[in-house]
Amino acid sequence: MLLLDACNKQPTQHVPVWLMRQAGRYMQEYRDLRAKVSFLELCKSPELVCETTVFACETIRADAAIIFADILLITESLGFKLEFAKNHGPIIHNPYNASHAFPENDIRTDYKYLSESISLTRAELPQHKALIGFAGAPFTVATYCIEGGKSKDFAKVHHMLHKMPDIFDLLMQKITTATIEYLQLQIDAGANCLQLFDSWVGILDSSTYEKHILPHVQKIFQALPLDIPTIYFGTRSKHLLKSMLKAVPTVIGLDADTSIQSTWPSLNYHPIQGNLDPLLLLEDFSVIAKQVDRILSEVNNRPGYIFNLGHGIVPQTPVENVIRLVEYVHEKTTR
Ligand code: 1CP
Repeated sequence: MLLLDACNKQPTQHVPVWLMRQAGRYMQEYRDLRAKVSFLELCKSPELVCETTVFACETIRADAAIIFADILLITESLGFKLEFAKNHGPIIHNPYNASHAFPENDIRTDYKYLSESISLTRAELPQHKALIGFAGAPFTVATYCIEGGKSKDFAKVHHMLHKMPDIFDLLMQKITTATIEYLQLQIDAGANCLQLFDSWVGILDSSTYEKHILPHVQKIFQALPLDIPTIYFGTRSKHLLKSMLKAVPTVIGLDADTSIQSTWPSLNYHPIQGNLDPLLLLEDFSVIAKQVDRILSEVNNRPGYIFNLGHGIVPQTPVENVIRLVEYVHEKTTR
């Protein structure tokens, strides 16, 4: 599989491409489906997950599919009441505090639907296309548990981390243990590669990251089998990349603010993924092509590179641009 070869720094016939949030709201077919089923119902229906995942991958002709799920599903087995409210985003109705009761749940039972979704999807996808499983990294998941949903300033998170570090750490430990089992379940069901999304880690400075967050992320990557490549991605994480690499993911994701040219050498050419600004996909294709050319010239044909965006596709993105983007990267990099 092209994606796995690139993760392992092997030469590939062209640069592999997949896009974060490639199966979602920018597609009419997805919106039509969501008019009939709620987001959580969709996540928990293996046939629909398989259809959504494979349809998106085939429509845009990506080299890999990412299983349709969400980083917050894990919170349900930790005793949080999760809701995806219409036009509001995720809500946790019982935000984390010192008296939170963590239930003794079994991940294999709670996420049987995910296991089934992955085996169905793996069977449906062409052999040469990798299926990516994923989870939220402990800090990013913890932010939703503590804030009760999305947050602008993460005030409660900062408060707990600095004023009640033991309570914060207990939550991190519980998420970490659950995440290891959750990722192992995805491997057993047929996932070929795993991505850990640390979307909000960039709000931390590097010493806070190294002290309170890194040990948990390290534990996750250490627990996983060596033959399944891993990708660790954070946004606004330019100042943390060297610390994040201490967790030893196979690949490190770069966000759109990070320059490949000036950053890659300092990471000793560790395999990277990224990093076209997703907002560029709203522009004319000539504008997109120019930025793709710039990225590819910075990569300069080195192995260990996966093309992706610097963050997820935004809902207003024209599907046409996404299709052309994948095609363009393939054409430009075919050996
Ligand atoms: O239909 C809908 O309106 C629900 C919107 C939606 C979708 C399509 C949510 C709610 N999650 C998802 C799917 C999803 N989420 C995928 C599946 C694959 C794909 O779309 O191709 C993945 C990989 C995610 C990951 C995810 N969820 C992240 C990490 C990536 C990132 O963008 O930083 C985060 C932070 C979430 C939380 C979440 N779930 C949903 C929303 C709207 C959010 C973000 C809320 C916020 O801004 O804080």
